[in-house]
Amino acid sequence: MGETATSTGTGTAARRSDVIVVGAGFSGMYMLHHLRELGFRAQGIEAAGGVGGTWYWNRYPGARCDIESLSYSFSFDEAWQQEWRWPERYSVQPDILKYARAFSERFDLLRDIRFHTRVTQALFDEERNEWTLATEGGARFTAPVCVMATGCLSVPKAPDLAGLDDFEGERYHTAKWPHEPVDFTGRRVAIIGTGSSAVQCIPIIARQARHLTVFQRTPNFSIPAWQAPLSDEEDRRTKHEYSKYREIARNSIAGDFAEENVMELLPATPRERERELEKRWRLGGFHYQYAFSDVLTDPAANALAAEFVRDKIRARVQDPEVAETLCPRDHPFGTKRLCVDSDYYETYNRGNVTLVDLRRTPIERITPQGVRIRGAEHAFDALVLATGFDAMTGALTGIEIRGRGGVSLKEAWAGGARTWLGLAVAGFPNLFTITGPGSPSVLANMMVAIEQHVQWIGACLRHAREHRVRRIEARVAAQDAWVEHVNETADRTLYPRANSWYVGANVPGKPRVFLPYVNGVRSYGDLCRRVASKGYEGLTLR
Ligand code: FAD
Ligand code: N01
Repeated sequence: MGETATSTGTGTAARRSDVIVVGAGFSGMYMLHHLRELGFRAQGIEAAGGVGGTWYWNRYPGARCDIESLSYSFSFDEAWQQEWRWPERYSVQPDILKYARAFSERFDLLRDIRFHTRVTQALFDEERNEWTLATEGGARFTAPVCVMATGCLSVPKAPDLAGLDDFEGERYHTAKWPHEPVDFTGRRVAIIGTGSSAVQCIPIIARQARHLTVFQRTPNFSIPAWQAPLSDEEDRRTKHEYSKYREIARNSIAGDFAEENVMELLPATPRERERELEKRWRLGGFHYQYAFSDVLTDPAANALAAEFVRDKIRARVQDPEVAETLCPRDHPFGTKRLCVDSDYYETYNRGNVTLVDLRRTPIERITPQGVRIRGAEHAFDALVLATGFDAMTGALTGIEIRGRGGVSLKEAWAGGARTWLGLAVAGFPNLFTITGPGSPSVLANMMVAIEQHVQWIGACLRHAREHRVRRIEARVAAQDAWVEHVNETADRTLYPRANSWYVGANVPGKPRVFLPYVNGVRSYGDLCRRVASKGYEGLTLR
């Protein structure tokens, strides 16, 4: 009782509850709230000093969502979705964090969350059918059920560059940004990376810094957001039929309101193609990705959609050489997470911005003063690492999770993550993962994915309580079949062709496995409902 945002977990007596929820981002917060609604005593544990997860940690300048806020928000409470007013089409991090805090206050969540408390170990006791979690500070928590709401993008990854720790200037990672504003005015700034985080912060840092040098290894495709304030008219129009829009999102592939075209690009005439691609580009962001249904499955269709974007890059960047360096060619369009930008390419027209192509001139090492390339040192006052995450598995394998027979999750996943529906893992009873590998998660609007998982887990636990089930575990055969299905569906698309974090390619030594489920939230949701209606087929309930 009485936990606050600044409380710290210490002491040795294990705290007991019905369910432990690790993580207090949107997944953990909603799980906690939903469990309470169902009458479970739930305990939240969070490493951060407050709620919000992604939006607590990623405070870099320009951080904002790439799914429109009216869609990237909770839908389960009609009064709450009607009341909340988003100021912009794509909200900035401070506004999303404000929403997360308001959510925690509205549903009185803080009293049941231990903040500043990192879980390091989770052990399953087979005799008692319960999990005991240990934390960095020495606290222990026990419950029959544990839900890992630890996030898909919550373990920042530093680049494997020699001398990184020698740098004597200021060093930042976009995903561990300081809480105080960082002022780059008058400074020489270097940024490594050109993924979504970099694409968002580069234009803003460039406006402040004396000089900004961007170190690019792989260019990404980026579509303008056409960011704008959210007008009263649009807010009213959407909210008037909010449940209809939410239903559209749940019945889509990507969990969004954006219209997904069923028409294929290749059979279309050149005029039809051009018209639709242009229209979608003008709508911005992910609207473009959904322009035609074959773009992510047919290499020829993809090539045309990709070339259209490259032409836009050429039109947006004045220096033809710089424009070509910014044009992605090493992966099909959309097979790495699409970036959604505000003035990203135009930033390279500024006199104080330099683009360095690391494919041509790799970084030899980081030095105390800056970066050494081809024997020459380039001095910087500040170094920004926008180098991404150990995605989807990093937060889970970062905890010593031991299930039946003392087997660790890390060992079980040595050849790549294996889950049943991204919700449970064979050998790890009474453990659930929200948006785990093998679920649509990061390929969808995460809020839709999160709500669906939380509600499914809640229903499963209620079923277990009603039927006096003490142990819930994914069957090996069901898990094997699911993993095969996830791989086989991914192989029907172009996604596996990219060296992306979707396949773990950004983490040296990580097994190359396609992590999310590509078939979309509608078919996945149907499947989860079918499983539940058949008495949780695929799980052993004892
Ligand atoms: P998180 O928000 O990552 O929360 C997980 C929490 O678990 C964290 O607070 C972490 O501290 C905690 N935790 C992890 N391990 C431990 C441990 N061992 N002990 C204690 N606590 C632990 N998705 C979209 O759909 N649309 C977007 O526009 C979008 N924009 C994004 C922008 C950025 C910059 C990033 C990085 C991601 C974005 N995402 C977006 C994905 C985003 O991660 C999800 O939308 C969503 O916020 C995830 O919520 P979550 O609660 O599942 O995970
Ligand atoms: O990380 P990334 P991110 N030397 O992995 C480069 C979500 N998100 O934080 O591609 C040089 O995409 C790396 O290069 P390469 C979204 O889901 C959303 O930007 O490996 N460069 C790449 O350019 C997103 O996909 C938003 O060759 C190195 C970059 O660092 C996910 O989070 C905003 C390097 C990493 O890009 C991750 O995005 C932000 C090295 N040693 C994040 N190591 C929205 O817009 C890595 N790189 C909502």
